[in-house]
Formats: sequence, structure tokens, C-alpha cells
Amino acid sequence: MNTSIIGVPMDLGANRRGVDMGPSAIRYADLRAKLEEIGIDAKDKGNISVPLPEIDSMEAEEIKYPKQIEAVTNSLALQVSKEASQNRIPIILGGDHSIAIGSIAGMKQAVGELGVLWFDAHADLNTFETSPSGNIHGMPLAFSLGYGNSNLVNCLEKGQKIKPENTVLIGTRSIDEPEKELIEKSGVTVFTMYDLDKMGMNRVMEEALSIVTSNTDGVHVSLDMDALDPVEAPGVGTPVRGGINYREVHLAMELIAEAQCINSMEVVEVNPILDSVNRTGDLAVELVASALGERVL
Ligand code: Z70
Ligand code: MN
Ligand code: MN
Ligand code: MN
Repeated sequence: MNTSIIGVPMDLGANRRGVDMGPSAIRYADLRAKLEEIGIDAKDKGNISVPLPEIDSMEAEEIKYPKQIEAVTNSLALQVSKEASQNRIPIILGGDHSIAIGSIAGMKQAVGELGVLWFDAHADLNTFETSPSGNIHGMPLAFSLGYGNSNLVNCLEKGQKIKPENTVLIGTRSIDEPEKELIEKSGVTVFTMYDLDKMGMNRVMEEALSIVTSNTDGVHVSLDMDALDPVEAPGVGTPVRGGINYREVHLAMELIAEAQCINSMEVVEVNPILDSVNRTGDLAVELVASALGERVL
């Protein structure tokens, strides 16, 4: 198995400085060494270049930094597509979740029809029109599905990148009203914490994996670390109580590895400023390893 690590030190979509240090925190936790240790070829391709608000004299308007995020997601998409075309699994380190626009566009170009597993406390289904915050990290899934009046829908190529029938959200527990409407309208599958508690992670993943692998050419895993309970992952911008626990999330990743369906993975929203001695960065590394096949025995 060959992987390419790509860092995206961007916090422009989150309006909170700190997630720009996510790639450093995850590298500091020895991602590459960990992958090599379990027999995976891992090349670190360095970071995508991201403008700095302090030196690029950027003004935040009502919607924050759409132009800059467009440029970053475009370069990310190109690099992701290039790595995936060479049969390498892109491992993308965020950064705020707006980078998923680029990861998904790049994978769509390289692989074709894509299934997406979106682990997140939030639905990330706002648009410029519905966003309560103007933060673009609350919108990437809507744009990838082709919704909203924004250039960000047209990353790399025009229009929708993934279909609702191949898109599954897991761990959701903080959803805005307009996002609820889009869930209804689009028909994406959502396993909220309620569903996880009722069904258990094993059954949720069975159903989720069946959805993302049927009628698709590949699978992208988008792991927002705030999907986890803040006890396990305190280093995130917006912790929400009642999240996925340590054992459940490991099981989810192990089941993904077992299904042998993963073509790319991103880990986003790690904020070392808010973390407790890199607990969240360390966990991110463990979870990538689990998703790529690490086993207890
Ligand atoms: C809210 C918004 C959000 C984090 C996504 C929150 C969005 N729905 N927050 N990820 N950490 O502003 O759109
Ligand atoms: Mn998110
Ligand atoms: Mn989130
Ligand atoms: Mn499907």
C-alpha cells in the first residue's frame, strides 16, 4: 500500500487561529513513522501553500475568505488528483474542514464516482445563503454535493462531485435548521449519535459501507476530529458533548480497513492550541493507522 501525506495548514474556513497548526501536530505525533512501521509506504509531500491573514492584509467579509479558500482547495485538488492517479492513497492533514472541497474534487477527477464517509459532530451542509457564521468549514459537504451559489461548487470541474446516495454522515449531533432541510431534500444518509447509540457502531458501519461502496469507484473518508467525544479529542475548535468514543471510532476505522475500500482519507480540525499535550494529534495518527489496516493481533 502506497500513501502520500499532504498537509493543508489552513484555518481561514474556521475563523479561529490554531487549526492551521493541525498538520504539524499530526506530523509531530509521527504519522509517517507509524505507517512505515505497519508496512505502508508513506511519502510526505509537504504542505499546500496557504495565505496568512497577517501578511496578506486580508479582510474578512460576511462570508469569510472565499477567494483564498478557492485558491487553496484548487491547489489541493490538483495534488490529490495527481497522487491518486499514481495509485497512491492521499492522506490529507487539515486544517479546517473547508479543505474537503479540494480533496473530494481531486479524488473525483482521479477515481470517478466517489462514496464519502463523513465523520463529524456537524453536518457541514450550510451554503453562503444559509450559514449562521460565514465560516466556510460549515459548508464543504453542501458544495461537494453541488448545492449553493458559490464558485466553490466548481472546484477543478463544474458542479456536483458526489451523489447524495453515496454520501453518509456519522456521529452528527449539531445541525442547523437549513441543514436539516438540505438533508431532507438531498437524501444523504445520516447516522446521528441517536442512531449510533441505538444500533451500535458495527451495524452503522455495515450499512454505511454498503452505501458508499455500491455503485461507486472509490471511497473517501473525511474525519473531522470533533466527531469524537471532547474527552478523547479536546483539541478541536468546536467541541460538542456526547460524541463517538475511543473504542467506537477505532472499530469504525478497523471496519473501513477490513472492507478494503479506502482510496483517500483526510483528518481535519485538529487544533493543538486547545489540545492537551497533543492528545488529539496522537489519536489522529492512531486512527489513520487503523483505517489503513493496523490490527491489535
Ligand atoms: C455551524 C456553522 C462547524 C465546526 C463545522 C458550525 C459549523 N453549523 N463548526 N465544523 N467545527 O457555522 O455553519
Ligand atoms: Mn466538519
Ligand atoms: Mn465539525
Ligand atoms: Mn451507493
